[in-house]
Amino acid sequence: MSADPIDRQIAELFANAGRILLVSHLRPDGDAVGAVLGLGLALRDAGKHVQMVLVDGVPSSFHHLPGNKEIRRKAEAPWDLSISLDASDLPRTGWAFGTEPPGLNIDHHVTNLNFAEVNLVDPTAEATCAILAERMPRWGLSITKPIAECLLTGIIIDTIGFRTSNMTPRALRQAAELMERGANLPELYRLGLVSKSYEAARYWGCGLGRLQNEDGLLWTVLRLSDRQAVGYNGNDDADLVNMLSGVESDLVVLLNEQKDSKVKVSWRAKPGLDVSKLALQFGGGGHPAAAGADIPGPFDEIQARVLAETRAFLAASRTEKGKAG
Ligand SMILES: [Mn+2]
Repeated sequence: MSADPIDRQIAELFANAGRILLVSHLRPDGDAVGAVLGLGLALRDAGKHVQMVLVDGVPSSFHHLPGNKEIRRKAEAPWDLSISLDASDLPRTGWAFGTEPPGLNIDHHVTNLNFAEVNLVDPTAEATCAILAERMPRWGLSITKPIAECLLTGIIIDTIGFRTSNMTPRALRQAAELMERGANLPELYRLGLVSKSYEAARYWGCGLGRLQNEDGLLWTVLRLSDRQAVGYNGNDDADLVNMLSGVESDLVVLLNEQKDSKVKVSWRAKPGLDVSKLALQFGGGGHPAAAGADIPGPFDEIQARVLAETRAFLAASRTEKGKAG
C-alpha cells in the first residue's frame, strides 16, 4: 500500500459515496474523455452508481472508446461525491457541478487552482490519465482492458504520441503496463491521434492558408465561417495547433473563433518558454509548453490584444536569455 496520505483520503471518499459524478473540461481532448471513462468504468466495476458528464459531448475521434455512449452533457442531482478531472479551474468544467466546488479534483495542470475539497494535482504527470494509471490500484480499483484503453488514450493524446518535452520514463512504463492489460497501442494511437476526416484536413487548410511568420512567432486564425465552408462539425481546431508546433518557430499562436462571441486561443512553445503564464494573463491556464484561454469579446479586438501580448512576451524572454547567455 502507498504511504501517500492523499491516496488513503481518496479511497475513503470512494468508500463513503454510492453515487459518483465525474466531469471533465469543455472541448474535451483524449485525456479528458479517457480520464472520465477510465475512472468512471472502474468505479462502476466497484459497484458505484456513476454519472459521466462532458458538457460539450464526446468528439468523434474518441467514439471508439468503451463506454463513450454513456457520457451525458448534463449532470442529474443527486450525487454523494463529485470529481473534476483534467480541469484547472471550475469555469473550465462548464459549471457542470453548478456553482458548488466538487469533492475531488484530479489534474496535472501547473495552473490548477486547487478548487475542490480534496485536490490531487501533480504537474509532473504527463496526463491526468497517467495519474490515474499509477494510483487507481492504490485506491482499490482494478484496471481492466477497457479501462486500460481509455487511460492509454489520455497518455497518447497529452504527450502527442510520447514526444512532448515533459516526457519521462515513468509515462512509458505506465503505457507498457496498460498494453500488458490488453490495450492496443498502435490502434489507439492511429484512431485517437493520427486519423483525421477529410473535413478536418480542409479545415486545416483554412488555417494553413493564413499562416504568418513574424521572426519566430508563428500565428494563424480559424473562423466560424471556415467550419461552415468545409463542413467541419467539431468546435475545436482539429489539432492544427499541435501540427503547427512541428513547424520551425519559437512560439505558435492559434486563434479559434467560437460561438457566443468568444475566442479560444492556444499557445505552443519550444522548451525554455513558459506560455502558461501568458494564458493566465488572459484567464486561461495550461502547461509551460502548451496553454490556452477562452477570451470573450469581438474577434479582431482579441486578435490584436493576444498578438501584442505574445510579441511582448517573446521579446522579454529573448532579452532575458540574452542577459543570461
Ligand atoms: Mn490533460
